[in-house]
Amino acid sequence: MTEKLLACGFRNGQVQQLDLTRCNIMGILNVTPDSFSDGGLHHNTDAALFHAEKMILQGATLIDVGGESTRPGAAPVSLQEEMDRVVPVVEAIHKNLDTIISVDTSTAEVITQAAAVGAGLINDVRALQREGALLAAAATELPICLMHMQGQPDTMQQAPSYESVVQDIHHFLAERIEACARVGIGRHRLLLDPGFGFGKALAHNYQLLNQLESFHSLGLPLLVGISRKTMIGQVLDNCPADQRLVGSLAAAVIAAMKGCAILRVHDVAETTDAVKIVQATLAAAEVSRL
Ligand code: 7PJ
Repeated sequence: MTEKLLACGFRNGQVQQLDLTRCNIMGILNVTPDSFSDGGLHHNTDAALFHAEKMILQGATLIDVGGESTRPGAAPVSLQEEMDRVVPVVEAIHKNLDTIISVDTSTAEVITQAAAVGAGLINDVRALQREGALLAAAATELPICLMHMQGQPDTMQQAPSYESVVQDIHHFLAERIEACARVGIGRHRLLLDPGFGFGKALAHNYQLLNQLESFHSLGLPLLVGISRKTMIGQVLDNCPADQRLVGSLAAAVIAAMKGCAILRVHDVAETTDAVKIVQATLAAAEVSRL
């Protein structure tokens, strides 16, 4: 397979490259006091740095820093609060650890500030639809993940509805790629994410996972976040988030087999092992074709 590298900003004067020909692990670093599965644990820069380092040692090539809880039913966060949570953590990771920092935000000011202190990727669950976000992201020159969400976090799970969940999301993502093009964000900077759990009923989520490979037709790398989500718990007798590891790994393996470039996960060591088996399998198929 030909090498395909994504330039994710700079560190010590060097471009940080992400290899898109394999499945990368993005470790989740929540810096919210209420995040659903590690709530409050990292609401402090030293603790966040410690957890980021642990995930890097376990195999994460990206760390996703998020200061807005977007779990179903979550209340909005103020701009100042999001800034205070996210920016010092991004800066500390950039200074201390050799990794690509993704910033999970929809807020223009956070995009700008996080990029200024070392973020390497913008991960926006609102696909740059908030006021000012498109232009702020364009100016950073960083790659951007455009995710699909129906509705807003506080109400999105009330009655999600689609004509065809797969086609509707294709259409939405294609439209956001065009919106990016209009402000000068080229396709080479974009990744796509169907947004598991964001305004989707159980059946929608599994239709998307079943058809994940169809999103390759949009021609951009895919990022997927399923780790510990409700869609795992619902199939496993409604088990709580801390008992969803095996289900999350199964979903990660399915997504990796379907060619996704980045898996956003909580359990980095376990997912890294699972993905190594996928990589070995996919690589063997390439050899046998020679
Ligand atoms: C996702 C995300 C996801 C991307 C969250 C949670 C909710 N970013 N941020 N994709 N999920 N790109 O982890 O349960 O699925 S926060």
